[in-house]
Amino acid sequence: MGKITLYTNHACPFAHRAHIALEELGLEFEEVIIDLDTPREPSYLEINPRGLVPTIKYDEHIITESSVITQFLADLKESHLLPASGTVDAALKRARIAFFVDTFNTKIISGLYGTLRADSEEEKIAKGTQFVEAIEKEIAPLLEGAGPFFGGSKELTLAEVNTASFVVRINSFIKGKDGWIPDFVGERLKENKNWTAWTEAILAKLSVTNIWDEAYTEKTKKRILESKQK
Ligand SMILES: N[C@@H](CCC(=O)N[C@@H](CS)C(=O)NCC(=O)O)C(=O)O
Repeated sequence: MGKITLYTNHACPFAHRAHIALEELGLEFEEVIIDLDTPREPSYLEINPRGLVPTIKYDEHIITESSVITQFLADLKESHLLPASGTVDAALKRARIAFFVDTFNTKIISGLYGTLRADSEEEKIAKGTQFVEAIEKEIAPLLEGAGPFFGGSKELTLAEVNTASFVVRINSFIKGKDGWIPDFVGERLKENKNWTAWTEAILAKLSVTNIWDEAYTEKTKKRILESKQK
């Protein structure tokens, strides 16, 4: 195995994906924390011209974009995260995981930040309703048969690697009960058995929670407020 360097910031949910993958795969890595509160150093822009985290350096090779990184890591060695391709059964499992992550990326992450960014009470209710309905209609049915993880797996899969950092944040905002996510969202989600069982299993995993700090939720709130003033 080559030398892995992860350029990261622990408050970033996209970088958090890479941490979970590395932890689950038991891969050693060196960590470089990128300060997101100041302009990127030219040396980092040379590594990642977009200036975003995460980035992975594998020996001399640079890989950017969190879902490309997690796929690369899962492809590095055989593991519980993803069945190796080459059989119809594996191809189907990989397609199901990819569809789940795509659904989560397109419907849930945007719904979360749409709700957080909503200004008026009316908009909060409308966005919160869309968000909870997307989980109920698009995600929860795909979790039927989770065991407790995607597709009946007893261990995390690539589906959780790419979504767990957002589950942690959704949970934190809901627990806050301070109006950033309306209370009815948490109440409806609690009633949803598939969602509750899956999220509880995720939140119990050390590979998911070990870099998490509730203070990051306050940081996100601050960033959203600041971005609105611009
Ligand atoms: N599509 C990118 C998104 C990464 C991203 O947005 N990272 C944020 C932090 S969460 C970032 O680096 N922002 C730069 C900044 O805040 O200046 C990925 O999946 O890797």
